[in-house]
Amino acid sequence: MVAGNWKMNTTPSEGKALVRAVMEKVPNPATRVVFGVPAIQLLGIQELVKGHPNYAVAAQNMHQEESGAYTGELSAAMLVDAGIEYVILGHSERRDYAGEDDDLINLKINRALKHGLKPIYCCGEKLDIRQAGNQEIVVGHQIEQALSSLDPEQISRVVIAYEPVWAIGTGMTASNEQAQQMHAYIRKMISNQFGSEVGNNITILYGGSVKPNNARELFAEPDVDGGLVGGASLEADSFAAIIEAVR
Ligand code: G2H
Repeated sequence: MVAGNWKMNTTPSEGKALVRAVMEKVPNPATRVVFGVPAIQLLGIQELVKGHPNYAVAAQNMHQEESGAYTGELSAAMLVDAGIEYVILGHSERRDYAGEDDDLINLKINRALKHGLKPIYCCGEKLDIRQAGNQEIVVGHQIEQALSSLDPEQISRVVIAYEPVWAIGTGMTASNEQAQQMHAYIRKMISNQFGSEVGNNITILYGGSVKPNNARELFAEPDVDGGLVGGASLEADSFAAIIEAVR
């Protein structure tokens, strides 16, 4: 899978032009392609991909409650009714700027799953943690808190995105070995808790400065099932090249 995370970029007209251009360049992608778009564009972009077997849309966030007096928020039911298939949850920018933690993200994941949405759950360590060599402890703890209450059927509908925070938007990418090592560790954790069939089949994406010139090598690692792409998803040529880098 290749998922684009546009973050707070593109107006509705720019977003539509971008999706049209990507779909024109890669009409039949060999993998699932997801556009993670700003809330105001969800319906418009969903119209463009509707009926396509491999293109889908993700929201970038969602509220944990069913409905109610939460001004400015979107519910799982609203996303599903709009035809949206995925929701990105726990992105490091939501953790940093909106104070989200794994307990809250766990509530959001449960709510999303209850409505049939597929969460793209983001985890990853900060630079000081990596420098101290504690990345597996921290990422393991994040996954434990956010996902451990799920049952095997629920976890099989979750996509995990490993995004080392020090590689996000910085131009610094994890080396292929660093990505593979963490992905293998995550897969082992999921296998231990939910069984090897679930562990072998769960999709684990790498995110953090994925670009056309590093995508192919990263995606060739055995436990890297694709990417969550920020900056390089905002330009049709580079996003198309990354889509085509998936085996
Ligand atoms: C990580 C990634 C997409 P970028 O946030 O989620 O962004 O590719 O710009 O590092």
